[in-house]
Amino acid sequence: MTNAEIAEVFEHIAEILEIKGENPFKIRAYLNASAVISRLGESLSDIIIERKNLNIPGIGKDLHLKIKELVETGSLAYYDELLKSVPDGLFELLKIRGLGPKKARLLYENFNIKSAADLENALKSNKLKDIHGFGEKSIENLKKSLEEFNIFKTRFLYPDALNQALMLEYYLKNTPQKIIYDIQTAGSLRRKMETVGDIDMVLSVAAGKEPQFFDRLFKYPEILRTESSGETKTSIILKSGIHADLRLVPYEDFVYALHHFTGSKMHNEELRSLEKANGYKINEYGIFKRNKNEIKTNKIKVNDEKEFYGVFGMQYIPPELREGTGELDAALNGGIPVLIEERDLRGVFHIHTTYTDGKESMEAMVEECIKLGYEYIGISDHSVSAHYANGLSADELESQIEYIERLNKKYADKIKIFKGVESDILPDGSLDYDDKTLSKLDFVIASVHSNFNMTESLMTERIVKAIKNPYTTMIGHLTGRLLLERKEYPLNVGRILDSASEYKTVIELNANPKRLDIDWRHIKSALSKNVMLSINPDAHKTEGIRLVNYGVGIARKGWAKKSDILNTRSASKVYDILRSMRDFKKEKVKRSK
Ligand code: DGT
Ligand code: CA
Ligand code: CA
Ligand code: ZN
Repeated sequence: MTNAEIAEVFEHIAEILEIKGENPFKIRAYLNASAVISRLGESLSDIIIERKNLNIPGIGKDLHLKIKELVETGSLAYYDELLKSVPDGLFELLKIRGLGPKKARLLYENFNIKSAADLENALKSNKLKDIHGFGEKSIENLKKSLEEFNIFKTRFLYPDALNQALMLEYYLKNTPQKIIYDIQTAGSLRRKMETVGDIDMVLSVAAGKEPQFFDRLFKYPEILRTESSGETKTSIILKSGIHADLRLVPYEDFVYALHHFTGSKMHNEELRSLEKANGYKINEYGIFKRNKNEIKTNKIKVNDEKEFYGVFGMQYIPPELREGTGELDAALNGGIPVLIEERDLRGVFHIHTTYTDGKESMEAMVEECIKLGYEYIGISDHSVSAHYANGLSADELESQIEYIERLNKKYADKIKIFKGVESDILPDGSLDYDDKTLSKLDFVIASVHSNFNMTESLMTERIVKAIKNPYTTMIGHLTGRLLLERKEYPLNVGRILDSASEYKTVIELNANPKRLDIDWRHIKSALSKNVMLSINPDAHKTEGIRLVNYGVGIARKGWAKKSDILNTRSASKVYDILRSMRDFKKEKVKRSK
């Protein structure tokens, strides 16, 4: 844990204490500690791990103990308790300009306002009047801030940003006269990050046509306003709230600029410092080399990014891999894998139907998969504990199994339907049905859907226990995160992957753009442990099946090849794998008893 992270926890504690209206001296103590810690030169973690004496001037004994607890366990019981004592939505309220902890508390205590949505409703119904601290003027301001807050969220889900970028690109490309030579989206969007801060675009236009280009751009109906406009860089804000940086570059510099603005920053920095030693200078304008005994630098001409990396004796690095996680080394040594592509997928698991919370019938889902050219579909509705989703009792599950068997006859020459379930992992790690019921299925996805507030070690134990169940085929949406909405529960992912490897259990890559879970940052390590992944749409309607392509993007970011993904196998191969997996696990559990 870094000093900055510790400082942030303390700052957050102060914020919560203030929301709760606690003793101002206590609040000051945390704020002060936070400031002191963020200025410290030495790493607190190092001091504690090396068992050196911890003595920070101006920080009391109690806070020293809390720092120790944070560093040693990665969490702080006091902080966890505090977090639970205030509704999550209040933290969201604090992000609204002009709303500090004090006002947030007033809103909460007087109007039970617990989120930005609550505030919006209260403002609409004029409920906030006549309360001390909320005069007419300040209510007007609050309305404005809330509007901004709703528009200017700080990050966007990948598909939302992608749609905005595609629309803008389409608009610009369709300029009446041909003035644009080339236009490409760069930045985190091109790298297929799960969330995107802003859109970056690189363009080159025909010589002398710049005025026509800007004319066209500023007429784009989706522009809310222009933040800045210069010869090379123009920043706009779209009505959807997302910002876009457009870089206008000469045609001959397009590749260098595209590479530079694709990033990541880390990738660029690593490349620059690595190749500096070899005499190269790299920036958005070009690759430059000064030969020995020459004063002049030469610009090295490249036609595309393949040639760009070729200059340094590297393989082409796909944008998804440019995150500074060892891609340069790999590219120098022939180690860039052939990444998985959407067309490699031959079937899909994790399909819900109207048996539980799906919106379309099983037949509709099956027909859609046939239309999409899949060889198999794995049905997995919710289990009995998932009341909110109308989970299936054991009897209901059995009647679904019979129905699938009938459908399998009907569709015999078109598609194979695998019988499965998405079983809740109960708090003690057991599954939701007995072995007799589970043994009638082809596969089981085990997922956590409740009791998120466990400690890291208990949550890890819970999931490890589910992995050890011989009937568990795969673990669904590993960390339970909902991007931009709900944080992942604390989990020792390393340990989970170790046991998934030991017990030959598949880890789902949930392709829903709100989840994209397992996180790509863990995929490389999963693969190095020989853990197989399955790219699952978690579809609740026919449209949802197509979401697998977002999962493919994340699998690529995790360096996954076709062979790393379960559902690139043929239906009969998958059938064999599911069988032998269960036999292997049963045998292993028997032996370990
Ligand atoms: P985002 O927008 O937060 O999702 O992430 P990016 O990666 O799109 O970041 P952004 O929009 O700030 O910049 C796009 C790329 O441009 C970035 O990945 C690398 C390059 N870049 C921008 N500013 C700098 C900089 O100051 N230094 C370096 N080395 N590269 C930069
Ligand atoms: Ca960006
Ligand atoms: Ca940007
Ligand atoms: Zn689920």
